[in-house]
Amino acid sequence: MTSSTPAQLYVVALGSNRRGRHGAPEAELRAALAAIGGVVKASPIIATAPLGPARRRFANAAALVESAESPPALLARLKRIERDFGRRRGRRWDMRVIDLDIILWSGGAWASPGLVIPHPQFRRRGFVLQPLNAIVPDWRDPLSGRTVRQLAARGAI
Ligand code: PH2
Ligand code: MG
Ligand code: MG
Repeated sequence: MTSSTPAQLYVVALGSNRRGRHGAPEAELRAALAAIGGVVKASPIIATAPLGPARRRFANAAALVESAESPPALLARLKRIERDFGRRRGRRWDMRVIDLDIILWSGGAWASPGLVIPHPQFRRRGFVLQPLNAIVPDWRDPLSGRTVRQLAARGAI
């Protein structure tokens, strides 16, 4: 492409509850932030109790990422990073080295095969809302109209 593509801003949630080649879950999150690139702002990394059947605690964080990629292009790249970090297929709620989810983006609502933005579950998940509140408290959920700050204050998980 010769003309410059306007950059978009994406809010990406990160989670890990399994050691990988970079070390403990916290180290995997830091390595993932470096692999994603374009990170404008990153939240602190927090330890959270597992939601669902996983037994080990998670490290969770969120990042504001600048990218000229379309949502499906960014998703494909995040999935490649997940594979490269050693995530195994078909183990949806099991231990994972890294989980990278697109939660929000500057373009509003989006839906295409395999990708829905906002992430359908994010309003109810404290381990997503707390890191989001540290980086984009004033962003609005395009569906409910509530800010991240308002959603986080309702107390989820
Ligand atoms: N991710 C899940 C399931 N459960 N629990 C916590 N605390 N943090 C997560 O990132 C998480 C989870 C599936 O993506
Ligand atoms: Mg997830
Ligand atoms: Mg995921």
